[in-house]
Amino acid sequence: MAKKLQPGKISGELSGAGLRFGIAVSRFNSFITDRLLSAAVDALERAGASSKQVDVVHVPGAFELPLVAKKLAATGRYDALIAIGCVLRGETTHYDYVCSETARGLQLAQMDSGLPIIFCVLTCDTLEQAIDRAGLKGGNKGFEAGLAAIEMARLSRKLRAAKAGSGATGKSRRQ
Ligand code: INI
Repeated sequence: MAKKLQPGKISGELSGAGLRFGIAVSRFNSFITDRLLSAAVDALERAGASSKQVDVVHVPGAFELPLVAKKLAATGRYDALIAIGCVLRGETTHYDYVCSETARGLQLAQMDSGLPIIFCVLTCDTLEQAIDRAGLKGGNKGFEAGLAAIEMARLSRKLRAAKAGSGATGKSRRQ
């Protein structure tokens, strides 16, 4: 029987056991994205997820992340996805288009599919800023993304179970 949600505090536990994750990672600026990927997988494994339950898909650049995330979500195999990229500002407006369309596309994929898609795309002015966030002064955003993926996966399962327990059908009701 579905567990009832306790009123008050509702959160997702940081336990990765039995969960499946998909990671889409861009090859562009791989010096940074490789480090983010390793830290994300490390976080998942430390929280109890099995490496066999983690699929990694490489894409050319951050701009390609949304489409692959959408396709991964459509497989129905995963509890959460992580999108990893690194966009560095250049001398033209290209940076702005890549950043905004990547963020917009990932949010659209998340909202359309209902699957948590963790945004682990660094958008930095300099390589130094990116290095700081990929394991140096600013910690590692990949590790944070791994933890966020677990929390959101657990929270989604909890809310799904509560919805099933409440008898909600998902169909809109006439007021
Ligand atoms: N892709 C990135 O992931 N990071 C960047 O910094 C970047 N810059 O600077 O151009 C970048 N461009 C490639 C883009 O994501 C696409 O792969 C390309 O435009 C093909 O669609």
